[in-house]
Amino acid sequence: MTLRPAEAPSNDACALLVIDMQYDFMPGGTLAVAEGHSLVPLINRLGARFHNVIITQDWHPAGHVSFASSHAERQPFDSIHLPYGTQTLWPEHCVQGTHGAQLHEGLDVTKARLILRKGCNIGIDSYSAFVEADRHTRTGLAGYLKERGIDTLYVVGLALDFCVAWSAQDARAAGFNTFVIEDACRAIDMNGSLDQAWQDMLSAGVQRVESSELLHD
Ligand code: VGL
Ligand code: ZN
Repeated sequence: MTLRPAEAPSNDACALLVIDMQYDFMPGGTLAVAEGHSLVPLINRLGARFHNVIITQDWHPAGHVSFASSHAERQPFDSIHLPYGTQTLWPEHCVQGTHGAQLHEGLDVTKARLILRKGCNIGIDSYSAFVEADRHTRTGLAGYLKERGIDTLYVVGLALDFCVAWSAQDARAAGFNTFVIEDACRAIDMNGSLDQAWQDMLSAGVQRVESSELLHD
């Protein structure tokens, strides 16, 4: 059954999926997304309404394959070819156990049923909360959601053009009704990545909504 957004938060079959609200993706972090921190109050308001909240955390080992510093003579934002395909190289970010990998302290995590860590395999990146960048290794999230009877996801967080977009498309591919709450996301937006991400998401059947559609009284 497909619900209108206003009916979703209190429905047990719907979940809010909060992507990577970590210090390294916020001003002052190593891979800062402009205004990333400003989403915290809005995401908390949304989270307060949903019965189901799931949070992801980018969680890389030191020396991760997605770090430019792991490759000789490579700079952040270069692309390289790996056995699984093209990989954008990033500054070191969200290294397991570091401050930059922590969720923003203002993010209300009390309701979260699951905090899913991804990108933990040293040789495989994972923008998606569902399937790693080799497009094969699964995180287990689809199984968790299905076992709990969840069929509809509202996706928010960072970064809209990478982890949010990949997670939303993989959610569709796994059969979930999928909405991205646009004003509860912020983008890196390099080389047209934001426009491309919306094209890809919309053609995959992801729906674009605004938080006001869910937060009316
Ligand atoms: C992300 C680049 C690298 C994200 C994670 O959360 O969007 N982007 N790792
Ligand atoms: Zn990462």
